[in-house]
Amino acid sequence: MTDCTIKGVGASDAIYDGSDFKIAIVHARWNEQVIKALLDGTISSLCGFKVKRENIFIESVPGSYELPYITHLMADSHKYDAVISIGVLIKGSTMHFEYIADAVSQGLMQSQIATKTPVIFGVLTCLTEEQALQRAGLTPDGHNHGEDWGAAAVEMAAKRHLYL
Ligand code: DLZ
Repeated sequence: MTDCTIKGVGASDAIYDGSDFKIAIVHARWNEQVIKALLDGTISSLCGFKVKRENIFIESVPGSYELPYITHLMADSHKYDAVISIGVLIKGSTMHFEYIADAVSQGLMQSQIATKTPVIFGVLTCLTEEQALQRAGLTPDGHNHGEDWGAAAVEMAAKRHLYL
């Protein structure tokens, strides 16, 4: 390894081709501006890996707490090669953030293990609005994490087919 990063995802181990994959995206509607940017980044990343636009299936839910339920139904249907679950949690002044973040992350992990369908954790858990904007590529120094989630979905879908 010559060029490697300290932080963030390293270089891919292969060139992945998503042209035969069906990918589901479930997104929450809370914090809509950030969600929209993340959704756009995810779709454009999937298309960059040759996933056909007609093979990207999008569903929405009110908030992040609802993500695990619909994600699980989609993953358990075995109609999709991967499911990407997108939400944006921004910490407020109560414990709400902690409870939802914990429930959602556990729910999504359980879902992929139980169904053997890869579930991509596209949930931002931000302490400030600024962090959310940065991670959606909406600030000059930002990076749209949706791009990483699209890449992760295609890689995990390919690896699922290798080992299942
Ligand atoms: C209630 C709530 C709050 C306070 N904050 C967020 C948030 O930052 N991001 C998010 O996706 N959803 C939030 N919600 C809504 C909950 O996720 C959920 O939709 C409601 O509690 C109804 O179950």
